[in-house]
Amino acid sequence: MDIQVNGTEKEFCSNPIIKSIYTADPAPMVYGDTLYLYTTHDEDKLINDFYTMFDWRCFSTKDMVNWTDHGVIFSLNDIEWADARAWAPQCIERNGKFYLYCPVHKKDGGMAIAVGISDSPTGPFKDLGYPLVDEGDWNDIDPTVFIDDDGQAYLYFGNPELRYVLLNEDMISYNTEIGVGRIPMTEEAFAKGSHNTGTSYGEGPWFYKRNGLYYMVYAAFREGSKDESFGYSISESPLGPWKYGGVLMTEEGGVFTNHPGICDFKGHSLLFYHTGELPGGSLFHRSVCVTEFKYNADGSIDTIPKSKGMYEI
Ligand code: FUB
Repeated sequence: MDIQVNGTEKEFCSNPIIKSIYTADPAPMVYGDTLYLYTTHDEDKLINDFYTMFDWRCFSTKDMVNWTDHGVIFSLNDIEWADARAWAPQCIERNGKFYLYCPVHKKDGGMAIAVGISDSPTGPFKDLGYPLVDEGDWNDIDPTVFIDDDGQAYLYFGNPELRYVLLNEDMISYNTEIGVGRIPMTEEAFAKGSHNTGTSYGEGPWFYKRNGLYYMVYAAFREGSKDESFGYSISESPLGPWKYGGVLMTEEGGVFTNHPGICDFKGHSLLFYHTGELPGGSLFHRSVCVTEFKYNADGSIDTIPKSKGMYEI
């Protein structure tokens, strides 16, 4: 669709971005001049009326309007020790290799974090062969990964608690002397809320750094709300202390969950999220959307409204 923006004709891509299948849990990665978008995949046909998710997908774009579908890039079939719940992933590049961190349900019970490794951002990814993080409880979901300027890589994850490991340079092991670290779940860090810790932090953390400030954006349960919004917290160091920043997106997606993914691409700050707005959409049939936003001069972010889509950039 062509649209006039400031008198210039621009292509427009309407939300949801992917209209051929149901996708959720968006995780953007900018590599070179391309934005790669990793997503989960909600199957059309549900098993036991619950999230039915078997594989991870990748889509790419150079202009936010024209998207290439790279299909299935990693799946439960590639992970011998997992049997269900191909949940929210994130991908990162280090030393020419790509690492896709994925929560899965283990054959012997509980959730754990798998790592897929590839020479290409579009896979195929090969499983590490065993869980990277496996505490034997259900908290090990929704990994978010970031490499700081000093080379230290961090993997944060968790529902209902925000936990982390310090990844080694190989990106497939972590500092076991420190082990799994736990972020204090305080109201100062995450605001009073209605999730299990008494704070608003729910799940789906997204960790990054911008202009010297560390950001933790996450799916949140505000007081009295049963659906997920987005909240964010800020810190001057990678492991906190975190300070609650505010509501990033309200509970407007029309489904119980939401999941943030943030990046800067070609001079634009982008927030990816998911909603139930594709025809047939539901709690278990979600679709990935995107909107542009701006940071305030002090690094804070005002609440971001849902958008109709993106102009060509
Ligand atoms: O998509 C499955 C799970 O629902 C994700 O891991 C959570 O973040 C929520 O979106």
